[in-house]
Amino acid sequence: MLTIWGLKNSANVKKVLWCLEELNVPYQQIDVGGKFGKLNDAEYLKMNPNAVIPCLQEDDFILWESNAIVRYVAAKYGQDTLYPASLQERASVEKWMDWGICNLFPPIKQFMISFIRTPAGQRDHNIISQSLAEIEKLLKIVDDTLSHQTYLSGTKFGMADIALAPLVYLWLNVEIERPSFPNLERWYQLLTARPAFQKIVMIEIS
Ligand SMILES: N[C@@H](CCC(=O)N[C@@H](CS)C(=O)NCC(=O)O)C(=O)O
Repeated sequence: MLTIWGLKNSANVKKVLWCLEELNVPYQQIDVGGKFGKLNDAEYLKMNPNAVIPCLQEDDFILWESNAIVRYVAAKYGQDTLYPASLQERASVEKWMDWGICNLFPPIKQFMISFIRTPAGQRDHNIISQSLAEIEKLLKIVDDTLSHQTYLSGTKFGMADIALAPLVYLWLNVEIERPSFPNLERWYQLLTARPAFQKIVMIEIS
């Protein structure tokens, strides 16, 4: 049985669980991180010395970094579906996965910490505005791209959508003023029709 260590409401864990659900792979999920702690326990650090989630365990095989886990799961169980056979298609998908973790995740994380996880009276509005400005700049690139392709992964749903949509979900589902990104909105609506997206990604934000 494949085990995923991590919280269901972490965007990086959602990627992995969503990918497994899309491919109908059986798994168990164990709560660690957030209010459950344990990330600095010796037992967890032996698996993931970075003390972050998610972490995959499959018999003796341990894998950390959410995008690496998504790639592994897609390559193992989704050769006919999520894992592009063509090198160029795969590189184009992986480009978005790298972009998501390097560019989009840092301001989303900053926004999560300073807005969602900070009580209203204690928020630093400068930090919140800066992170929102950065997120909007980056999502404009996503919106422009989606003006000429159905999915971030190309013509078909794939790993790039899985890696990016849990981050976009956070921004789209909190009470803030947002610019209109019609192509991104269309893409998001398309994803909301997927049962695995509804089950894993569309949950309460905390
Ligand atoms: N680059 C790492 C980032 C992992 C990460 O930052 N995870 C966050 C949750 S999204 C975490 O472990 N935070 C500590 C906690 O939730 O207690 C990955 O993609 O797996």
